[in-house]
Amino acid sequence: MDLQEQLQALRNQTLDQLKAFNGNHTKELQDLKVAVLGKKGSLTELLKGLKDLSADMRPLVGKQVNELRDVLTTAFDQQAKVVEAAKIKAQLDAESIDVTLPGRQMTLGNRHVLTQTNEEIEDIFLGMGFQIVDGFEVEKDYYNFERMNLPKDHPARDMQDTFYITEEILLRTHTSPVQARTLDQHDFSKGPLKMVSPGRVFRRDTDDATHSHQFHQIEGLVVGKNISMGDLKGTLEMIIKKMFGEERKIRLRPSYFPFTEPSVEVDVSCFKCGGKGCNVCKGTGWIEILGAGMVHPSVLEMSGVNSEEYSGFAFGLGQERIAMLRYGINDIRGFYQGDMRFSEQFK
Ligand code: FA5
Repeated sequence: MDLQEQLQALRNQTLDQLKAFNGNHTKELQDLKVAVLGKKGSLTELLKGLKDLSADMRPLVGKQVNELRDVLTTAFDQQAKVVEAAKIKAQLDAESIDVTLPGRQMTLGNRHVLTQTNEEIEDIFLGMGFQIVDGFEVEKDYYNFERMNLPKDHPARDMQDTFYITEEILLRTHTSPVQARTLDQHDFSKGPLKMVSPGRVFRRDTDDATHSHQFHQIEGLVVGKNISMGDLKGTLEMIIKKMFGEERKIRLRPSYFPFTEPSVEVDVSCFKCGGKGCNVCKGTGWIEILGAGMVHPSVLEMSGVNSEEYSGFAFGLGQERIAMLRYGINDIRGFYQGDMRFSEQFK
């Protein structure tokens, strides 16, 4: 075979091989291109034969070699496009969406049990015409203690030690400072004050099954004309029966708070032992859920409210204790640990 015949043979063979290509064989196509047109490829190999040709044949065959290189380069480029298109089509086919497949299950979370409890209590009070007021978790000593009738160095401050930010600013120990802040704002010419204020409070308490160094309270305050201890008892009984059912027993124990006079502690019969005495109620059969009393005249006077004309009652509920009683939770620490197995039980 002379050189021209070899060129013709290479042309036919390569074009046949390219025609046979289908599918996504990018690598094989690239290999073939190198084998034919590469530096050590068949065409370069044939070029070496040019030197053996006569002087007048050399330019003619040289031109044919160049033409063949152009033809084959174009053919390879076209085939590369075909291969690429086939590859994209295969990918699209594989990724097509089957709309008949069942959807993926989404796991829905739920609100924290304390949020749920708080909302239920708020609903009950809203139904009784109370307004809901926000307070500050970081509070002034002045509102947390002094305005609650606990001047500096008052011994009752020991009942509620806390975390101080400065000497005058602290993490509030109870929601009671909201009493002073709302009393300051209220316009009694427009009617009595009836408010509840839920929120987080902090104490230097040792954590155990029923105590935490941070917990939640709901403050309640009613001030108007002729408000009596009977109103306090009636309101508390109604709340407790709505929250725990008619069968739950409550008891009022005389107590002491500097900001109420007289003061009471309200206990509910233990959810675990029903009143016989167990580890949850520390053998007493009762769990304390709130402190309450008639607003001390000094608290009213410090807000500029005439204590001869106006009287009122106040209470502070422990939200965790309420939730524990309602759902039979026997360790307060469960509320804060973020364990899904705990939270999921209150969907
Ligand atoms: C007070 O905090 C008073 N401010 C309540 C009050 C308001 C009395 C208005 C009179 C008028 P006491 O320290 O008892 O009171 O707390 C109230 C409730 O918070 C308790 O009954 C209890 O349910 C809850 N509580 C108290 N300490 C803790 C604690 N360490 N962990 C969880 N709950 C607590």
